[in-house]
Amino acid sequence: MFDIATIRQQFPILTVEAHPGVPLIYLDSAASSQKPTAVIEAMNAYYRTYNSNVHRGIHALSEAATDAYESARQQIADFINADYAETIFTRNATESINLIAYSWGRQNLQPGDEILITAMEHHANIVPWQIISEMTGATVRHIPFTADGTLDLSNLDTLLTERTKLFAFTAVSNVFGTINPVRQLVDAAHAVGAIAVVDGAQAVPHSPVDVKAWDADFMVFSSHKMGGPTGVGILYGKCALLEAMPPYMGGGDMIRRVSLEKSTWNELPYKFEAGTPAIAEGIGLGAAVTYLSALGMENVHAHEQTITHYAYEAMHTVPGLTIIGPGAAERGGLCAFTLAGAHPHDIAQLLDEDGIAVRAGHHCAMPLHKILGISATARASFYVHTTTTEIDQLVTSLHRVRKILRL
Ligand code: C6P
Repeated sequence: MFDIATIRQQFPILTVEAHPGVPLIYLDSAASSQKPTAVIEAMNAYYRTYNSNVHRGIHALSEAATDAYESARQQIADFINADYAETIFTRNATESINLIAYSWGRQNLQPGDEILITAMEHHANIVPWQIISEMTGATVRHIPFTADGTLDLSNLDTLLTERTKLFAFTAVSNVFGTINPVRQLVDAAHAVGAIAVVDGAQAVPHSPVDVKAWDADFMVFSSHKMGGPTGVGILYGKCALLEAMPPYMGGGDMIRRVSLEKSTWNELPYKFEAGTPAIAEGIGLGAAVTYLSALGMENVHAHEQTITHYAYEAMHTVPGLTIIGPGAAERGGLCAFTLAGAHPHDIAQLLDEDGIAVRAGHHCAMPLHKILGISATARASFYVHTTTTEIDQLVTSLHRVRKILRL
């Protein structure tokens, strides 16, 4: 049962006022989600009752911390149908992609090789590939998108060739909302001998994800977009690839033996986890995964589909408003839009006066906006606690924006 009233009670921040006397309507979950009590309490319990370093001390607190942290890893692995050793804690999706680029990329790329991305990627899935191509002499190419914000796969054969060594793409666009055909793209990469890197930052929080069903070689996501804390994210990688890769960073925890001359590496997943990790945050992400699993990811997805359909129709009643990207049925839980004659920053500021939090700007997808010929959009994004009443309030407020700006 998806009981929205109960769910809203599980997010303490939803009772906060955005301004004195103005309730908060949080429509910015794609940037960062709010946290349920279960996550806040799990982190609180760690600091209050068993705060200690992991993997090190032979004392009760350290063992409790290690147990909780490693149980969280197992829960997260189960959540995406990965194995424990393939589930690596990082700081966020961005760091996960950088890890692949620096570790796998430097070992495997050379002049003449190609990295394929898409024109709808977040900067986190563009810039690391550009940096690594500079270092290795590889070339970055991209798949364009069509007018409705879906990938233009008509020339895939000429873009994805035996020169392509790595194909990195987002499962869900953070601006268009487009849900990309992940398995089809992974299969296409494998058909030319390339590995597939899936950016799951906007997918894992919102629908069931099974890395084995996708057959992804790597998949990345961030905790803070799925009810978990900031400062922790995940890199999933197939064991054989991870085993063959050199460490990304050196230091404590990632070694088996160190001498002053040479060191050897710890087993997976620790080989890629140098230094004291974000312990409370890892435990918090475990709690977020438990919370979402109890709701049921199919239910989370269905709820967001309902809200997105509702928002797509309701927002279009505002004169001059254009939602970019595909139709409601083909998108995840967000709507980025323009309002003729209004700058997105002004829209966001005026909506904020009504307590409505949306994001405005390029959403770390400057190439996408440049291709559309616009510098920015405003974006409303939804999560498990979003209601149709909140969407109605957004639409009322957008009418007010038009009035104030005399559009
Ligand atoms: N997008 C948004 O408002 P980090 O910053 O590492 O947690 O996530 C990066 C990232 C990678 N891929 C996609 C598809 C994303 O949407 C994001 C984060 C946020 O759209 C913040 S810029």
